[in-house]
Amino acid sequence: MDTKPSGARPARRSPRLPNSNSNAQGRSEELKEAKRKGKMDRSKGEDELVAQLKHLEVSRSLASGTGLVHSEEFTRHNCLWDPSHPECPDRVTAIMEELERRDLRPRCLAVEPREATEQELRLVHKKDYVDLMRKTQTMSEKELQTISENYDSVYIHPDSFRVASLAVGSLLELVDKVMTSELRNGFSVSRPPGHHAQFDQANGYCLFNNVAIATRYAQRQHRVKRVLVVDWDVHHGQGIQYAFEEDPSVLYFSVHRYEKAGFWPHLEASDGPVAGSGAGLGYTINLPWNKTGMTDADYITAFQHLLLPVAYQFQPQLVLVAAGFDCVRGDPKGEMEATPQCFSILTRMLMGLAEGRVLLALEGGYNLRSTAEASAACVSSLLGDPCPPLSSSSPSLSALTSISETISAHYPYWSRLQVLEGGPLADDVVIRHKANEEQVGETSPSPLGVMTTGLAYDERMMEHLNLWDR
Ligand code: X5A
Ligand code: ZN
Repeated sequence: MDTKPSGARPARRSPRLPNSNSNAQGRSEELKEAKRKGKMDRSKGEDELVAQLKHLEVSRSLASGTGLVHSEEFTRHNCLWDPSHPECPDRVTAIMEELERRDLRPRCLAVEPREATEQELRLVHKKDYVDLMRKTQTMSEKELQTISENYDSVYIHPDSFRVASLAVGSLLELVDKVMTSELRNGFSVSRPPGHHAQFDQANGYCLFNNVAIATRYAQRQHRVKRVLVVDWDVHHGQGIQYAFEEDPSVLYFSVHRYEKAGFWPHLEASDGPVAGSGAGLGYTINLPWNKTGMTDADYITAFQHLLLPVAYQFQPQLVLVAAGFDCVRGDPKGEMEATPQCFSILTRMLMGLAEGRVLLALEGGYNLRSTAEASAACVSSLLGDPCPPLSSSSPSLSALTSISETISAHYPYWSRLQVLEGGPLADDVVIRHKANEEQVGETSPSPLGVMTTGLAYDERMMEHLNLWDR
C-alpha cells in the first residue's frame, strides 16, 4: 500500500476524450468559445483558490503545541481578613498538581506570564479605576477592606494589582502566540478571575476582565474581526456581556445558573431573551439554567443545538473561553452535576472553530478536586487526546425549556437556528428518550495515548473517474 499521496497538488487526472466531431451539429461557435473561456477562468480561479487554501493549511498546520501559562505569583493574591475565602491560592496549585499527576504538564509548552500594561487594562477599564487599583498596592489592611466594600463580593490584597495584571498579561501572551501560529491553543492557569469585572468596578472576586481585555487586544493587535467568547462558569459573566452588548464583532455565549434571577448576580440581564442591543443585537446569547443539578447531557445538548450552530455561522477567528469550573459536580456554589470529562468534550467541540485557535482562561471553581480534574480534562483535549466516554443520559426538561427559550429569542438573528421550531416546548410533547441509554450502555474507555493517525491511500483509486465529464 502507498502511504503517501504522490504530489502536493490534488491529483486530478483528466482523461482524454476520444477526438470526435460530434459537436458539429448546430452549436454556435460563440457558445463554444464562451464555454472554453468559462472553463479556463474557472480552472484559473480554482487553481488560485487551491493555492491559497494550501498556503493557509500549511501555515496553520505548522501551528502545533498547547501553551500553558502559570506562575507561583498567582498564589500571592489572597483575602487577608477571611483565610477561608473560596477564591483561594490553592485553586491554581491544585490544577498544576493534577496536570503534573496526569503527565499533561510536560506535554504543554510553558508560556511566561507578563504584567499587562496600563494601556492594555484600559482596553476595557476606566482610567480612574485602573489608577485606584494601582494605589491599593500601598494601602493598609483596613483601607483595603474599606475599598473592597465599595464593590459586590470583592477582596483586595496589596499584591492584587500586580497579580491581576499578570493574569491579564498571561492571556495576552497566549493570544499573541496563537495568532502568530506559534501555538495551536492554550490554557491560562491564572487568578484572580475576570468575567465579572466591569468598566469602572471590581465585582464577584474579579478585578480586571481578563477575557474581555484579551478580546479587544486580539482585535487591535492582530486585526481579528470576529471573536467568540464562551463562558461556562456557573455565574453569568455580566462584565463580558456589558463590554460587548452593542458589538457585533464579539459573540458572547454564557450558560449559567439563574433560577429566575434568584442566583447571584441576580440580574434580569442574564435571562435568555436578552440578546444585545443596537448593532450587537443577536450577538449576546444567554442560556440561564432555572434548576440546579444540570448534567453532561444538558451541557452537551446546549452546545449541539444552540452554541455550535450559531458559532459555525459566525465563523470566529479566535475562541476565548471563560473557563470557570464551578459548574462541575461537587462545586459548593454551582450545585450542578456535569462531570469533569464533560469539559473535554465541550473543549473538543470548540476546536473545530477558528482553525483551532482556542484559549481557555480559568474563572471560578471552588471545589479543588472538581476544578483540577476538569481543567486537566480540558488541557488533555487541547493536546488532542481522545475524549473519555461519558455515561449516557438525556437532557432534563428544565434544560430543554431553557435551551428552547434561548433559541426562540435568537431564531430571528441566526438562520442556522431556523432548522428548529422556535416555539416554547409544550407540556407532554417532548418524548423522553430512554432507548439510547439501553442501546449504548457502558462503552469501554479507549486506551489513552494512542496518538497516531492512519492514512489509507492507493493510487488505483484514481482510476475510478467519470469518462464523459471531467
Ligand atoms: C468568578 C466567580 C463568583 C462570585 C460569587 C459572589 N465569581 N457571590 O465564580
Ligand atoms: Zn463563577
